[in-house]
Amino acid sequence: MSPQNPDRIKIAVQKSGRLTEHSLDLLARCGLKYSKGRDQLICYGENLPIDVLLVRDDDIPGLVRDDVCDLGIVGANVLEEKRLAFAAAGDTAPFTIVRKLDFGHCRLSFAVPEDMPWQGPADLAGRRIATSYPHIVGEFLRRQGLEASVVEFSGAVEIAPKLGRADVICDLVSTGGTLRANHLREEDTILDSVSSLIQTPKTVPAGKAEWMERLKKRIDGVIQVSESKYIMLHAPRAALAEITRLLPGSEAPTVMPLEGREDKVAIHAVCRENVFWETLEELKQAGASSMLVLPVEKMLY
Ligand code: PRT
Ligand code: ZN
Repeated sequence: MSPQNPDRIKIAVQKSGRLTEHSLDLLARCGLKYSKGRDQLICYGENLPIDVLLVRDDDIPGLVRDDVCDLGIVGANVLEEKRLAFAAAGDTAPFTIVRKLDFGHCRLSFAVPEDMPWQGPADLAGRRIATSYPHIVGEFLRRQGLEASVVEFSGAVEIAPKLGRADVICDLVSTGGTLRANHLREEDTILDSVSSLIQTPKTVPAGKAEWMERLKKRIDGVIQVSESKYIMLHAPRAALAEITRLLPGSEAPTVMPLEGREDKVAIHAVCRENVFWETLEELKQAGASSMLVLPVEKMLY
């Protein structure tokens, strides 16, 4: 199939930033092999009818809305900001969020100078708020019935109070290290964000739609696998119910007899949650022995 074929899926991914490696790794784990175009803007899928467009994350919602791309991977923070911006311009269905992914976790929070008292969002009244998310902050203020001025910053929001440009900021936080380094204190969170897969709300040709569904199923499989472990152990028959109860997120484990041991069985189970040391210790207490925890490579239901 030629790369120019209109039946090929185009997926927009951040070109260079925090989401790039995770996004490309997700597509690779879905089985996509690709080669980079000479302009470094498009990766052509070699084994699947899927091409990857490498762009700034802020452009991804618009590319999906304008049908340049069928799918996109972008943070919920950017999606919400763009959704409000498009809605303000009269476009209420620019894209559909079809999956929440398991990377890019962060939160959009208000932060104030260390020495500023804070009772709650009502303290924002009459203040100047620096942010890169003017629509989200504006919507929050409207809902709270608060009047405040929003000062738009495209980056380095955390230095706005120091520059005397704002009293308070509203910015993304992950570890909180940047806020602390700038003598700011995190207060109320207004959005919890994670990377998401978006899709055009428009109808696409049947061949393309089928591949889009297949890709989404594979993404589900990849996410499940990263959270899953295969566990094998020996257990006294008498403790079977208790041990099954302790296995995290497992359904119907396989129970097998052990040669020459009437009192013991082998249990194999897929646990859809991480298996921590504490769980193994509890299982041991309940009588389990010879425990092995293995990674799961692929999963399809
Ligand atoms: O060039 P392009 O526009 O594509 O990239 P960008 O600079 O706009 O985005 P980038 O790569 O910084 O982030 C992409 C996405 O990653 C964001 O839209 C979020 O969805 C997600 N993400 C997750 C984060 C963070 N964590 C994060 N900590 N984005 C930004 N930050 C910044 C934050 O703005 C602040 O400056 O990191 C700093 C705070 O981090 P901590 O750990 O010190 O709290
Ligand atoms: Zn950006």
